[in-house]
Amino acid sequence: MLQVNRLGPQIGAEILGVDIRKLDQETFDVIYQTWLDCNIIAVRDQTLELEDFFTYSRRFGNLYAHPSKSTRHPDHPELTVLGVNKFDKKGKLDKAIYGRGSDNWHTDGAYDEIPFKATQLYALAIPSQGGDTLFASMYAAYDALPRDLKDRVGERQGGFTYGGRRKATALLNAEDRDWTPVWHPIIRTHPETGRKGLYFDPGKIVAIEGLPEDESDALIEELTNYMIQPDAEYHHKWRKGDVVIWDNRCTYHRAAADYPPEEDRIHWRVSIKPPV
Ligand SMILES: O=C(O)CCC(=O)C(=O)O
Ligand SMILES: [Fe+2]
Repeated sequence: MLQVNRLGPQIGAEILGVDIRKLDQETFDVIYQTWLDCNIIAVRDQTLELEDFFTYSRRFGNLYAHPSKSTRHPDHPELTVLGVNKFDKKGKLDKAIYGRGSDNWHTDGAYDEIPFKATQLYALAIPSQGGDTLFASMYAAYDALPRDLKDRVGERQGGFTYGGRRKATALLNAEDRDWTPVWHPIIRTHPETGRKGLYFDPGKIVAIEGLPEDESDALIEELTNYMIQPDAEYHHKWRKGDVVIWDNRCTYHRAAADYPPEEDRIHWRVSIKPPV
């Protein structure tokens, strides 16, 4: 029997008692609605082959090959494998792989014309300590903005690139490092829930529309301070067999990247775009 447990005060839930390889539509609808309501869900205790992970992930949308080619699965470009090849030939830790996603709170895929709807991970190996993924709500961030700040942002769009103002492109091949900003409203209405969120990513935003550079930078700074609100975080402690999906349209996340580097922390990962 499917069981849902809330894990955080505003976001985060776990789902127990299902095998995602064998889901009828009615059960999937419950999972999908729980995801819209809780923004991050962890389905526990799964044993999956690659095709099972793809088939389940496609129920949420279209799979999309991540721009980091070097971390794609060689036979399946739509699959990224996190945490492999952490050490170079001399045994030196590759910080870009070990610390992937830990530099700042972010949402995945804001650098694309059609940003990622969701990201889904399947945990294959989990370290003995640390290695959580941290999540926070964009809805709560929006709700916390003072009136005058909401008015100043209004319908302004942000320009986003993969590496943002710091040009952080270590995981990209040399030929893939040039990006033209794409523009998205910073106050963004979620297409399925109708709720407003602060669609923001300090590591990918390069400018806010209609402002001189210094004012744009100052506003980016100011908005960054509202991203993480009390009671609106959820820290996921991984278990092997977890299938976790987060909604990039209404949550931020970051990897803690604090686990013993000599231990394995390996996930299959897909980026999911609309439609669906
Ligand atoms: O490894 C993690 O905990 C999350 C990394 C990340 O930011 C991502 O996969 O998008
Ligand atoms: Fe990420």
